[in-house]
Amino acid sequence: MPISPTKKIWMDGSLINWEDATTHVLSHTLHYGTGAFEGIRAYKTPSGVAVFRLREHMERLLRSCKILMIDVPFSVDQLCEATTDVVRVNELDDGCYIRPLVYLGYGEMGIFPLNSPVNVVIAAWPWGAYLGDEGLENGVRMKISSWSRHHPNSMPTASKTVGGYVNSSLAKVEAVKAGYDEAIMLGPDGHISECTGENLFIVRDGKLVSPPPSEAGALRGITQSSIVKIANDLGYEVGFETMRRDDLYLADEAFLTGTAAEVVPIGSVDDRLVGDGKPGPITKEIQTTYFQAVRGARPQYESWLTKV
Ligand code: PPE
Repeated sequence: MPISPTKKIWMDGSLINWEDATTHVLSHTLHYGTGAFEGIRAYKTPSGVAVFRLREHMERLLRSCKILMIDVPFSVDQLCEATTDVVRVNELDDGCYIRPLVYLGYGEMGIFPLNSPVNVVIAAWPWGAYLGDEGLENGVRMKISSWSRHHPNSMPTASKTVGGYVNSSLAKVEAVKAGYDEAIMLGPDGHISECTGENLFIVRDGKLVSPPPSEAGALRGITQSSIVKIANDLGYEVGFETMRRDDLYLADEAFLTGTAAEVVPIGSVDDRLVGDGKPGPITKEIQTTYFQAVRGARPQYESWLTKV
C-alpha cells in the first residue's frame, strides 16, 4: 500500500523533515534484519485525534528489543510523547498509521550486532483499510500458506523482529499470486498460528476461539486482546485453543485482527465458505464495537485512547 508522505519524522530525539529521514546503505539492520518495529493507529474522536493503546505498543516494542538484546536509549514515556508529537506536528487530525522502528545503524559490519548504534524512528501517515474497504465490509478470501511460521527456536515469535517478516512476506506473496487476499500460517507442528500480520478468531457455537499466542507461535496481538475484552463485555465467551485447519473450514464465523487490518471478516478459507461466506452477526457486532471504541464512541474504552 502506498505511503502518503507527511511533513516530519521523529528520528533519535528530534523531528526532522520527512525527506531527510534517511540512513546509510551499510546500516546493520538492512543487511541482517536485527531490529524491531510496531504498528499503531490513531483515530479521529469527538475530542480530537487519539492514539489507540499507545503505551501497550511501546511496551511491546521494548520487549521485542529485549529479546534481541538491543538497548533502546528511550523510555516508554519518551516514545509515547514522541508519537503524539509526530501526530500533532503533521496535523493528522483525521487519524493515521504510526510506524516506530528500532534499527541498528552504520558503524560495524558482521553478524554480531551489539556494537552497532541503535537508531529509533517514528513516522506517521494517513493509511486506509489494509485489506481494502471491500474486504472490511464483505470479507476476505484466505489461503493456508505452504510456508510455516517460525519454529520458536529459529526466530522468537513474540518479537516484531524486522527480519522475521521475510516469513510473512513469502506467505503473503504466495497467497496474493494465487488470487487470495491474505494467508493463514500454520506453526511448525501444523496447528493454526496466525496470518502474515494479523491474529485470527473463529466463532463456534456462539463462542469465540483464538489460537493461544505463545503455543501457536503467534504475536500477542494488542487488537486481539482488545477484542477479547470487547467480546467479554458483549457477553461472549472467549477461549484460547489449539486449532487445526478443519476448525477453520467448519467455523460458523471467522475474522482476523490487527492494528493495520483492524477487524476483518473472513469469507472463505481454501475456497471453503466460512458459514454462508458473508460476515456473520457476531463478527459484525464485534467489528462495529471495535470501530466505536477506537473512535471514542464507547466511554468504557476511553482508557485505551491517548489524546494528541
Ligand atoms: N501478528 C503479526 C505477525 C503481526 O505483524 C501483527 C501486527 C499482528 C499479529 C497483530 O498485532 P496487533 O497489531 O498488536 O493487533 N502487524 C502490524 C504490521 C502490519 C504490516 O503490514 O506492516 C500491524 O498491524 O500494524
